[in-house]
Amino acid sequence: MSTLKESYERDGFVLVPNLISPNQLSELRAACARVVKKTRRGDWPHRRVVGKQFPPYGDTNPDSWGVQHVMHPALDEPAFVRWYTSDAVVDVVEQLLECEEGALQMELFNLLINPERHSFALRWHRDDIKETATTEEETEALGKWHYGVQWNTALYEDSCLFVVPGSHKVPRTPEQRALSETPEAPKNPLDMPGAIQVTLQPGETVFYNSNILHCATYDARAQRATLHPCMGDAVHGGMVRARNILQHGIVDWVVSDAFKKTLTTERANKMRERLLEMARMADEKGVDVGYSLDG
Ligand SMILES: O=C(O)CCC(=O)C(=O)O
Repeated sequence: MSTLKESYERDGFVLVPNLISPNQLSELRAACARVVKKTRRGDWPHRRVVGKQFPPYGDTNPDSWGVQHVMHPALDEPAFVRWYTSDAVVDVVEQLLECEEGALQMELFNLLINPERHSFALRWHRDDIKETATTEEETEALGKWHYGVQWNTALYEDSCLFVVPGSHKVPRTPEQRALSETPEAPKNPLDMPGAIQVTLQPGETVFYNSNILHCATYDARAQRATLHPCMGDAVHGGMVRARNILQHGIVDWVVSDAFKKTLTTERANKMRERLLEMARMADEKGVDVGYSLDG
């Protein structure tokens, strides 16, 4: 087992420096500045709005805390696919998922940004387990969540994310449950037993199990442009990740020829095909994808 994988298994997250070269950093910062501008101007409809924590995000607030679908062909920003499918990224994902390149499934690639006017926070949550889950349901769901990895790569210093190390393996204690069952975001995330704040320097990445207990706070005054993708293992994962990924409405544009044309490598094309295959299977089985969380 690699050292990265050991830390990731034990803690549910691991920090990795230098997944972005200096050239890529300026290229990605410029691409982010353009998509953030479009989003704030109202020219990009796929966004996370202040006041809404989980999908569907709707359009009720003009202020945004995230830009959805940065690889979408209509944004015309090839730097995102290039980086998402780069050797540096894929090498770490393969180590953490302990799988071969031939299993990698393209999933979400969103961008987390600071709202312009209203500071905002996300409540404590696990991405694909409802806060109302019983201890037994939580244990069962955590036991299945091995086939994908999510990560935050900061382009500017970022201290928004809080996690409870080790909580990707065990159900919440009664105290943790009480603090995560409320729909409100925490006043002080460090009140959660075991919580730590994750600070990333520009270019640094935290890979995490998205069912780790986590929350985040967004300060309107602190510039944030943090790449927020995930990737799966299609061979072993089967349908486990379908709801979590498909709830974001990704297939509508991934299936398009316009998107296919933006992919210049066999790796990227195969990853896309594996995502479409999962969507086809979900359709065939009549899976009601729904949404992972409410709020
Ligand atoms: O803002 C972050 O770093 C975390 C985002 C998050 O928890 C989520 O997308 O579910």
